[in-house]
Amino acid sequence: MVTRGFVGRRRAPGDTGTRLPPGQYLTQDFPILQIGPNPEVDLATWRFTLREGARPIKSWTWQEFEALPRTAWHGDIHCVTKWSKFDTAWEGVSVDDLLADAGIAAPTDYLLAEGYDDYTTNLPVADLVGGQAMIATRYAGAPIEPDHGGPARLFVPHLYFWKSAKWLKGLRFTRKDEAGFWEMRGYHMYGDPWREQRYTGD
Ligand SMILES: Nc1nc2c(c(=O)[nH]1)N[C@H]1C(S)=C(S)[C@@H](COP(=O)(O)O)O[C@H]1N2
Ligand SMILES: [Mo]
Repeated sequence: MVTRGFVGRRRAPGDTGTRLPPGQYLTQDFPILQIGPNPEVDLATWRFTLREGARPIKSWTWQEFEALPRTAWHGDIHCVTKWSKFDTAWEGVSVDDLLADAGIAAPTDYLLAEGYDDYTTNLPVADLVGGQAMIATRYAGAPIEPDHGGPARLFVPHLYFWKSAKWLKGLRFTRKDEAGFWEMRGYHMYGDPWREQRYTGD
C-alpha cells in the first residue's frame, strides 16, 4: 500500500539542477512511447542476431543469451518528449560482452538497432562499447515488461531514449551512418540530451 506519508516524502533530489539536461522536466512515472502495438515476442522462438549488412554473424537463443555475463546499471534516462526519470536500475548483457561472445570486433563504425516491430534506430558503435550500453532484460529487479520493450531492449542511457530500441531483434552493422525510423522523420542522427540534439539541425 502506498500511504500519503510515503508519497509526501518523495521529492526531487537536491541535485536535480545538475542532473537534468536542458529543456527536460523530472517525472516519477514511466511513460510508454512507441510507433505501434507491442509485437508478439515468444521466448521459445526469440533470437538475437548480429548482422553485417544482410549477412548474419551470430545468433543467440534466449537460453544462450541468458547464459552470457551480466551487467547492472543505475542512473537517469532522458526522453526527447522532455521527460527525464532518475535512478532507474537495469540489468542485461553489455555490448562489449556480446561482441566478445561472438568473437569479433565491430566490423564497421555504425549500426542499426532493429526491433521486432520493425522499428530501427542508428548508433555509432563507439557509443555502445566501453561499458556504455547493454541489451537489457531486467528493469528494477524484474523482467522488463512488454510495454517497456521486454524481453530485451537496447539500453543507451547517455542518448535520448528513442535510441534505446525496444523488443530488440538484432544489431545490424552498416558501413555508413544510416538513418533509422525517427531519424528519417526529422529526429537528430546522434541525439545527445546534454547538447539538446532533438531534431535535424539542432
Ligand atoms: N522497437 C521500438 N523501440 C522503441 C520505440 C518503438 O516505437 N519501437 N520507441 C522509442 C521511443 S520514441 C522512446 S521515447 C522509447 C520509449 O521507451 P519506453 O516506452 O520504455 O518509455 O522507446 C524507443 N524504442
Ligand atoms: Mo520518443
